[in-house]
Amino acid sequence: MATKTQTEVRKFMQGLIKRNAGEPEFHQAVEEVVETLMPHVLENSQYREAQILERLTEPDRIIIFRVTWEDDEGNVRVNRGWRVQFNNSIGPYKGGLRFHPTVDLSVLKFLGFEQIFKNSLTGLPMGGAKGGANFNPKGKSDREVMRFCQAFMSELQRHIGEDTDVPAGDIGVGAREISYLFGQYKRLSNRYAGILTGKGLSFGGSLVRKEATGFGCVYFCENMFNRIGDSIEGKTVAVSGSGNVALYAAQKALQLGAKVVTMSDSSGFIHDPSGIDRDQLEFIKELKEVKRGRISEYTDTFTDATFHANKRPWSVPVDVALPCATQNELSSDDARELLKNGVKAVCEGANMPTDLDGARAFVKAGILYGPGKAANAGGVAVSGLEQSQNAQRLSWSAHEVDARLQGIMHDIHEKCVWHGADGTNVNYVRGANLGGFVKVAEAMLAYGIV
Ligand code: NDP
Ligand code: 2IT
Repeated sequence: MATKTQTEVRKFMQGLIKRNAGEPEFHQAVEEVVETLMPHVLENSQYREAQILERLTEPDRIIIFRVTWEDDEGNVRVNRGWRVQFNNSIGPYKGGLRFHPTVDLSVLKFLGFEQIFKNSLTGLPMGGAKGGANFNPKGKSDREVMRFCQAFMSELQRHIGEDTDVPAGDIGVGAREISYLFGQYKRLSNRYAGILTGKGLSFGGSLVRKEATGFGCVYFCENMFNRIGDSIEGKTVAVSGSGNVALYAAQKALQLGAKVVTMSDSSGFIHDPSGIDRDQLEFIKELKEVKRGRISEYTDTFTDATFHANKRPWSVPVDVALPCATQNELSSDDARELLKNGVKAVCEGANMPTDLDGARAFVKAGILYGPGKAANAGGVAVSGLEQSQNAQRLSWSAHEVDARLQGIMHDIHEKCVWHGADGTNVNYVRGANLGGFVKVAEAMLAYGIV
């Protein structure tokens, strides 16, 4: 027989799916949160009376706009842009921009929803938002990307501001795109303000922002290991992705003495059984960040490694998996395979990389499973520190920012342990959801009916 909690979750999800038809990623993100929060909400009548879950799953507003630009051949091109301003109860809206052909409202609502909890967990005053466009930067010239970014910001500029909404990067939006976006904002507004994070170091960016998500993910993983008297040192690690998050997760894992044996992109993964060393990681950085090449090219130079086209790295036996590419890149079958091969920790650099059944399998198996909203919060945390530096008109040293990042990841881990303790184990999914929820819910209650 279904418990009261299960019945309430089912009823809630039926309503949500009806109100948000055709948005599977959003449904998935909400279901994971609601199934862990429901017991707490049922125990606390003030949350139910104030309809906190209903309000928390309805964005404050969604801005949708046309982006018209001209390609190098003089053709007129049209894309769609969005900004989902989800919840600003505990601070100005904050969250990245994604440029990728798969971007749609469902993806951005899932990301904006996750961002509410993640930003709350950092302890910094940041609300949740996400935005982007169904634009594919791949294969475009720098000038085309520049014209697209300028057209995108021409509309977005009306809706953002240092005390309103502060976007940043995500998939397809890195240093190049943030620079073009910031330049256009400055031109249109005649203001020099910290309205974006992830900026270049010469114009208000923070040291360690580029590295922050990947470094933070590995710090979180190390915190999980330390709690059980272990460490990532000496562990074999599979990393997926080879973008911003993956590169710096791999770098920190190497620095802490782990052996990274895989990296990937959307075409497949490379397996280097002897471990990717520092020089080889520099080769991949140059390949991906400068030449914008494909990960398969690694095996042209390092011939002991193999490339596996259209496959993900989860069949390789490893102690630690760091999914750092995209949502739903680790299925329940992949989860079972990792568990069968003895994986000890899965720590998510990406947002929602593990599907719902996969995540449930990790929790049930009692391995160290750090969900994205806790494990990848280091990126937005250092974005928050960039905002503080901009407001002070000061720049902190790399040492200072990294020390603060380590402190924040440690505190997030403590919050997860506090809210997620489960006998001698920790359910980090419940810990992250509850730990992020409480602060936002209390603020919403305090504001009354808004
Ligand atoms: P990048 O654009 O720098 O890199 C993305 C990487 O993931 C690339 O290797 C890309 O391969 C791969 N990838 C993208 N889409 C797919 C797909 N559909 N299937 C397989 N591989 C894919 O993005 P980031 O590193 O910034 O972001 C990666 C993840 O981390 C995302 O989930 C993002 O939301 C999350 N994140 C990012 C933060 C940040 O600060 N940047 C902060 C917190 C989370 P290819 O080049 O072939 O497309
Ligand atoms: O998913 C994320 O947390 C990000 N893409 C970073 C957001 C930010 O504002 O730095």
